Amino acid sequence: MLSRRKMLGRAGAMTGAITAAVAAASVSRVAMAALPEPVLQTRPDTMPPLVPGTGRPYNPVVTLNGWTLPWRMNNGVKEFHLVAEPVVREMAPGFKAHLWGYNGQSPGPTIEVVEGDRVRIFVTNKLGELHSVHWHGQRLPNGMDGVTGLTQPGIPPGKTFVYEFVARRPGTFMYHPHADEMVQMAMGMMGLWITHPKAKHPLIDEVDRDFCFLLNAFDIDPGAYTPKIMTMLDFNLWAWNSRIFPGIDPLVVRKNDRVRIRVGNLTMTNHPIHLHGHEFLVTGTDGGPTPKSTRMYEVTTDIAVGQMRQIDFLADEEGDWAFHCHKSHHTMNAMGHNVPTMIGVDHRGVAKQITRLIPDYMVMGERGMKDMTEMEMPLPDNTAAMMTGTGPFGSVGMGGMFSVLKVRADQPRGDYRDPGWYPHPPGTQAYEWTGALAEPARSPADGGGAMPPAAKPAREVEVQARKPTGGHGGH
Ligand SMILES: [Cu+2]
Repeated sequence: MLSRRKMLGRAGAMTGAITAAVAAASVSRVAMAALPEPVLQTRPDTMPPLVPGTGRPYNPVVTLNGWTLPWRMNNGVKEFHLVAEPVVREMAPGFKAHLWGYNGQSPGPTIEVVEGDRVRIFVTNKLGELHSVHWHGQRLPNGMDGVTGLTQPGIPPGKTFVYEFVARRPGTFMYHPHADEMVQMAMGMMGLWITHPKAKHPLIDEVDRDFCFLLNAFDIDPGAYTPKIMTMLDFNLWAWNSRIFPGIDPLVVRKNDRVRIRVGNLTMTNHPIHLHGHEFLVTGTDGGPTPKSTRMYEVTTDIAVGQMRQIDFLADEEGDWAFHCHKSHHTMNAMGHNVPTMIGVDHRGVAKQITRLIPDYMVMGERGMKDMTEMEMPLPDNTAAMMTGTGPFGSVGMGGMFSVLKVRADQPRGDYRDPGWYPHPPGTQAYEWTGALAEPARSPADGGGAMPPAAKPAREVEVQARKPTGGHGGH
């Protein structure tokens, strides 16, 4: 496989026709030109930003555990080639999923262009069913909007369609199928689209590092490889760019870098994305840059389904800062949800008796669920641990939508390599109290309350709080 840089270098000379059948009618308007050779990428690593070799210059984005699609210039038009196809995605080390995506990966590669660019995208369908690509958030001619049945016939298997329009607005956008959407998106088909401003923009600040990723979710049974596409809400894998912690790369920055993170949500529920140690401004949505009057400092921004948020902040606090979805069930990997809360239940004795009948029986959750991370539990092959990730002080007890913002004073400019764990300066870290402990003063047993009852109830009632069993639809 050619490296992307090499491809870009020889992009102008690229004339290779692809082997897939070409729909003559659909490409006839692209006078005599061969299609750009599709570039594939199957490694799950975060690729360095793709510095543009042609066209207007810009500061490229870094796609978390992903890459940017190279293009070629053809008479002033930026030409891209997307191939919709089944892919194998390593979601975390030791856990692979059979998904659908573009050009070898789910999500597909990020497309980066500049405001005012004329863009031509060839889409080859290597799926077994109709396909089309919708360019979420773009101003474009209606017939280029990619809605099967409404603005175009679906792209039949084996055929290639061409989309062409001018990227009119700068901003953070995405692309995804608009054909058998429920299935094709549940299988992982989606990608990011970034349109950089062509000149200094009053609402778009220049930044030093610019990260992007999509929120997606899958329902893959332990030991299985293929997502259950009929799942509506009860997904068991909450992912960033089809990766789950600890498979999500850290966001590495240099201290005092101005940082931008662009996040889009193509799951079936909202995700409050939370950054530790810094405040940020929401500077853009899929509607473009936000007016300054709407911006306020926050540490969590909720991203609803089908929305995108672009956040900007100054990374001026050194350390390893957690960055995650604030829904606690979304920072865990595959698990059964129909498990009663066992906190406070004493299993001793009972467990011994059950173990005689079921050797693999394991007591779960009598001190909470984190014990799960240290347990030697028999798992089927190709199963992600429920919550894992080992930090410098032990298990992080996390999975799913979790990563780390690493801010370092000595990180070289433009270097995205993982600097390792943050060495806390002496006296700046939580420590164990070893002195005497006084009994805390308790409030009166009756409690307070604005209107205390006149008489005590006849007998004490203790509420046993328990989550409802059955469906788990209310994520
Ligand atoms: Cu979430």
